[in-house]
Amino acid sequence: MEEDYVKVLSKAVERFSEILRDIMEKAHRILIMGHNDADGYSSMAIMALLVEKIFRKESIHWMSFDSPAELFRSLNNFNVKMYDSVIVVDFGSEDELRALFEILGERVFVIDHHVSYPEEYKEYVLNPRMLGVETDSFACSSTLSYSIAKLLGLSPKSMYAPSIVGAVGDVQYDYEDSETVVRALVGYNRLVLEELKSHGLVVEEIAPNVYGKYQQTVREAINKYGLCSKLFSDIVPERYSMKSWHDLKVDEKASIIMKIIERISRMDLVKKEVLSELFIYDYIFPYEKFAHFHEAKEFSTLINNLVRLNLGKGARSLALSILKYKHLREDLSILRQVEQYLKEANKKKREYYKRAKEHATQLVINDVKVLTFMDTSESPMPPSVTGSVTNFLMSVDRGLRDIYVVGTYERKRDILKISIRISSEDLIKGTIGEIIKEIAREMGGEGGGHKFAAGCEFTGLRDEKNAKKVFYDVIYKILSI
Ligand SMILES: [Mn+2]
Repeated sequence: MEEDYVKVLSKAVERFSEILRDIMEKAHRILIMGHNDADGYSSMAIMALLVEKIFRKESIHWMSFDSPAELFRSLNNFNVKMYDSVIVVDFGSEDELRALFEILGERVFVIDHHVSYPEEYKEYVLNPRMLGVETDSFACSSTLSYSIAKLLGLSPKSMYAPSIVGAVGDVQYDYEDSETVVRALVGYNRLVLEELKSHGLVVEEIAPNVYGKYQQTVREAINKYGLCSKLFSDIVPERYSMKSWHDLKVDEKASIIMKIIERISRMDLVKKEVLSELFIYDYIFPYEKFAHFHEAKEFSTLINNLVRLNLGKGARSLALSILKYKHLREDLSILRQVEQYLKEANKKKREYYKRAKEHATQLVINDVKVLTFMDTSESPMPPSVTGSVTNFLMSVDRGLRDIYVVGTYERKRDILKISIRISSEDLIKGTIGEIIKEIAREMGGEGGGHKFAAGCEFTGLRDEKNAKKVFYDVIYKILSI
């Protein structure tokens, strides 16, 4: 089944690369627009490289957005007609894209994998959803962009990093600061990964979850992670305890994996679900010199930090540049800039965490304990970090309460963002992601998520008072279902 989808999608990619070629041959001034996250920036980087190197266009501009509503507002504030063509990446929203098509006609090209797009312009929208693929992580915008660019003549060597960084970013989406493992790339993402592996541009490393991250030692993992590390860490011989998985020799690695498998088979636990929790997948770029860029998960967390924490246009251009140009990733002065921004990002995050921890309050509704924090301060946390702040509250609380909800309202852009985490599946009927999707839609917003994590967003609320009301309404609705 999955193989069929990969085939159908590969065919579609071929057709779409011809459409993009036609559009590009006629255009001079090009605008590239993308989502404010690792997949969006990676896809923008690949498209910008394609337009520069293959189509030799000189006038390229770019902009990125957090939400569809923001894109919509921008369309009213600048003259998009200045451009001959617009390439939109990693942005799914029917109404906003329709508005764009209505202005520019058939000079818009969309590469995306989100839920909605304007049906009547589907000839210009490459989206696996149109072919019946229902999961976001089957084909990310960055791997689709990679294939399009490759068919039009861009070399894999010049775009291996963004292709994988984008896909990994989406797989760890919403979990960016959590210690949740990155699961394996699957589906169409896997096809691109295997291709890059065969060129030696990416190496896939499978490490036991005992390590948490392949570059840290077991001892560090035990302090930071807990369960998995504590259960299995005795398997790692004492003499390796100051070494990371990365530092071990092949036979040392093999013997540790063997022992883990042995133990879980003795415990009668050899199931697919268990195995997928016990191992982490890392994607390594052997040609990258510096640590920040050597491993895909680290690289994509870095990009998310640069583009999603309101660090300004400088941080965002830096993110795009290091995804585009390999030589910049070897430049010491660029590395110093990256580290400076990272310091700033971490400082900001610590402030947000502290604020949430100090002001969180408990509600009890129908015997369910809910820990809530709604940020209505002078400079509220950006909508993009509520997920990690919620994870943080849950971890300092050791998951003792039932539900964790964090909201923030940004007056300037009139955005209310809410993130929800639940500690046990049995608390509510159904999947929290599905429930939030319904509740948000009913209340005029957008939402979605997974089994234990979900989020939603509202605009047009006009003031804090109203935003606060919607925040509590969402919580009451979750618990009255
Ligand atoms: Mn994406």
